[in-house]
Amino acid sequence: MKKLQITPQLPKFLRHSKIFIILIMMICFNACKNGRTNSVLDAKFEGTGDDLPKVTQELVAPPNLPKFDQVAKDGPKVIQVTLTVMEKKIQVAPGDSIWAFTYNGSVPGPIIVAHQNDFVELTLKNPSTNTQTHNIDFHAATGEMGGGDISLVNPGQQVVFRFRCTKPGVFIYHCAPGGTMTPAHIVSGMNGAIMVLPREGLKDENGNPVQFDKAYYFAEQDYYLPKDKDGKILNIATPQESIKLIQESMKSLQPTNIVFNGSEGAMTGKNALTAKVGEKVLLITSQANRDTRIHLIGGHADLFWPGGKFDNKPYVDFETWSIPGGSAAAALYKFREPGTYAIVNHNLIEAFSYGAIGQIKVTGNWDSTLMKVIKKQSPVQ
Ligand SMILES: [Cu+2]
Repeated sequence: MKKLQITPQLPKFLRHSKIFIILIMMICFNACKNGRTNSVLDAKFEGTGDDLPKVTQELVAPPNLPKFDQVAKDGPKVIQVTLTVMEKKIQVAPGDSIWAFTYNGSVPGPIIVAHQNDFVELTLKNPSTNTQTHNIDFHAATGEMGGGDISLVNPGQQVVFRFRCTKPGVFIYHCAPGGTMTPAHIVSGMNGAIMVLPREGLKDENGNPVQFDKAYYFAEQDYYLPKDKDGKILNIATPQESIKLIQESMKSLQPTNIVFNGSEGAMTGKNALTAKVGEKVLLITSQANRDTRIHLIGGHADLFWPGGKFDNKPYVDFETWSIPGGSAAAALYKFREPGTYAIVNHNLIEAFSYGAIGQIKVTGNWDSTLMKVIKKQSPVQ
């Protein structure tokens, strides 16, 4: 009687055990190479950075980024940066001002750029001319309060601390002196971002290397400017008075102003971002306190890393990208048509009535394969 066969026969060439083992090894090697078998849970680290080369990064005000390499040229480094807290009165919209609490004078603070496994060594200065205790909580850092507790500085003090950039991606940082002072300092402007690039640079949706031609950083800032009993925004004399009143006004959860890069018009008109047709632009956006949704009118995110975390495969072709409060995101777009693009918070009331709008002016030749006027405006027939 014929025996019933319950296991399928291997093809002839696989019956040879050596070939079979080599094939299995090749599959495993490929899986390891693509990072699929190494869990983030297994990450291990050595050294505190003392023996690594040190480089100084000169920070610049947003929307610009400091000088950096997209692909790390050599091994991990200690990147030394300085942030000086400045309490200063700034205009956030015509007639509306705030005692802003800032890192290095800008809202948001400057973006720091590192590669995975670099250390960031921060000198945080709180000049004696300031009135408040400040610190910094880095979402990119691993350790108690993101460095918040060890970095508390009173006016007249400075502190130096170092953290390893274990995870690639864009992350926010912010002041966190404790209690309601934490959100009050954040909504007074004290937040920014760090970009930790994978050492081998970014990858597209197929896992192939992708480089960008330029990068911009902008943050959406919600302000809760204190008002008098008639609803008129107050002109406040001192930072102490400002922060006291903001701890009350922010409880409304109703911002008086929502702007990009600190003030209305910081990214429009003569301050618009620029690009050329054919350029790939990395747009890094953060919101330290409140959810937002970013849309490039007339364009897309060709590649979008949700939460800005570069070890995840990017999504493609996004029209509007979410940023949960307390995070940053990265989108890469190749401009294909010239013109003035608006980049908005696509709650368009927040864009057009509150100020969350910027512009990107793109130069180059029109591509009629993408859009074409067939008949100009004329009377209805
Ligand atoms: Cu602060």
